[in-house]
Amino acid sequence: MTYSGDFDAAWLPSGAFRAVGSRRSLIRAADAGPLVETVYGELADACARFGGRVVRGGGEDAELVLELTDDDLGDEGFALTRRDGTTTVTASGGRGLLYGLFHVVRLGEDAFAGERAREEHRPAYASRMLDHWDNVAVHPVMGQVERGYAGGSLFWADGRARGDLGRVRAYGRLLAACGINAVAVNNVNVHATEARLLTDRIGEVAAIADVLRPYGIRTHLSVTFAAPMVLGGLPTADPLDEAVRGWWAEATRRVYEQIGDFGGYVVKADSEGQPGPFAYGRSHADGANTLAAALEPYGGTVHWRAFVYDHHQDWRDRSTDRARAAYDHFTPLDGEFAANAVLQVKHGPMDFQVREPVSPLLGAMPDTRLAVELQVTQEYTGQQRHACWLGPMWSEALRFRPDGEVSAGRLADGLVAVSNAGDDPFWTGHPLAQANLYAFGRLAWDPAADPRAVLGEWIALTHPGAEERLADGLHAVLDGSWSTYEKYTAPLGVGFMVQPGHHYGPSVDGYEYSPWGTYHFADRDGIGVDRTTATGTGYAGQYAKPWAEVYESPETCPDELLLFFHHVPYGHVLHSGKTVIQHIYDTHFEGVEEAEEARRVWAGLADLVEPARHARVAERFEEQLRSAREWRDQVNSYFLRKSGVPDERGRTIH
Ligand code: GCW
Repeated sequence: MTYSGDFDAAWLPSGAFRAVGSRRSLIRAADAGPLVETVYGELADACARFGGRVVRGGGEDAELVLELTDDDLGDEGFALTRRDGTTTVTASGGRGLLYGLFHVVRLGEDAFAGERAREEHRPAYASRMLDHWDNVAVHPVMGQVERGYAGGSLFWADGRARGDLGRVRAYGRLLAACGINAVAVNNVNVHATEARLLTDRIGEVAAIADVLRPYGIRTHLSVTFAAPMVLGGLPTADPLDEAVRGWWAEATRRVYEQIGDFGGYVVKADSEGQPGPFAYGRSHADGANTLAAALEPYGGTVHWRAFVYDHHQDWRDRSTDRARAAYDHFTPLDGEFAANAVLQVKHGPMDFQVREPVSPLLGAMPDTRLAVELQVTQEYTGQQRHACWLGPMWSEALRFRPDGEVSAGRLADGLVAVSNAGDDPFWTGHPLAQANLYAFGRLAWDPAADPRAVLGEWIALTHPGAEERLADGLHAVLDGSWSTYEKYTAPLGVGFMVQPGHHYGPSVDGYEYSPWGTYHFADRDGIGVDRTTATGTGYAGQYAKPWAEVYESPETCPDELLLFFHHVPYGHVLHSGKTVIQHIYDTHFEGVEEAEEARRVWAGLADLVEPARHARVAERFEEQLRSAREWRDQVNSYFLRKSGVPDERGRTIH
């Protein structure tokens, strides 16, 4: 099926299917299900465009064979071989066959050249999920999509599920092509209207699930912990109360009546004002397990978020440390969570800053299923007005090993990310932010993949047949863009310094005297948060060795995290040989220069990129530069005024 409409083809433009669409293909699958139908539809469509042919059954002299076999590749794995002029994809489940097809699409002509010994592909993470922070009713402060920078919601408009779900279907297709297999369709902050999706409005969720299913995507729902009260009229939501447990069991039974393969619930409890088990003196394991028990008979999962901290902190109190909160709350509960409860942990201990250490919780709950949560939506990384390619950041986090080894295994059981997509014609506001969505899926499948290679894949798929100069230009613009963003914003891991509320643009002291627990403690002598065990909040001690020791001392702490772990004088010399203050000045000037260079490179690609796309990115670069200069000047002026230390190079600081 072709999706024409007022939106971009992203990484599945027609041209990406040239190699498969111009071949003779054969599909062999004894009992065809909806996923096999999807595979057939994709091939039939590509063949109609490029002159190939696809048949089902057998007997043909095919160049591409896609076959369901009894190989033990799991539901999602596939094997690829090429021999005697035939490329063969085998899989033991429909999802595997679809992923195999998209793999062949990615390989393009290479899939049909030479010989290929059997390669087996299986996803590293069984659960590869996107959370949408979409509201059904437009929220007075957060709008339709909380922290959304890509227009309205793909799912919801005018207070209900969209009548035309064609675009959701196209979204599902894009997600399948990068390996994502689960989507939660509403915000974790569950307001009054959204609460009802669980009960009388479940039909709207079912309609969405119907269009995502053919792409192997299971639908999940964010629910409010207070549902038994707000929807069921019970006097309590105490998770150990029998009536409450019964209410969840019955509500869940009704959900499965409508959505047989429903994925489960996502819950933000006792966090930033959301209700939770603390009100009843119960633990988060009690809370999660009540929902898990309701889901268990149907194979559903509860994703329980670990983002629990005190957001009414007194800034005068130096002993409370928000970074400690998730570990302190949850490690005592290790082993108590049900087998179908997954604790969903933000990758860093604070909140999706441009630089954070990996959360120590990820190594500290061996008897609990954990999922790592990333933020594809660029709340703190330029809000899709700045080009900021996050592949390298995620790759670094996913390679982190709590015991010190750096390896390509898994950091947790599942991977979740907050989506950056909306109803914007380019899906993601900034067209180059599509690369982040693509990369999330690919890294969830294979966290050991080289992020630069993943970016290369995205470039090649998005711009089939383009000149080498375009790929070089896109790499030049994106490869180092995370580092560029880090340079002109908050330095050395200290974080925040953003404007309160919407979080866009600089405000060095914006959160300094606020209740949110996000401080930098800059004074005339120095800056940073002492999180050591010896003299600080003790956060560094939440890590196992060697990290606890590495982070404890400024001598061994990596430069980029220095101010996250230590309060140091401006004259402190980094491993780089620079003082902290000179590092701040230098990086802020460099960051702006790099953004200027990226804008220049992009301008030079005008002849190679479709005009509307080129113009959209060009316009975003103007804003990025304006904003980067603002960051540079505010941060540099602030620290010059605090420290009184002049820039060694005598540049203009206001
Ligand atoms: O990053 C913060 C955001 C909130 C968000 C919260 C969370 C959905 O500023 O908008 O709420 O995290 O992750 O729950």
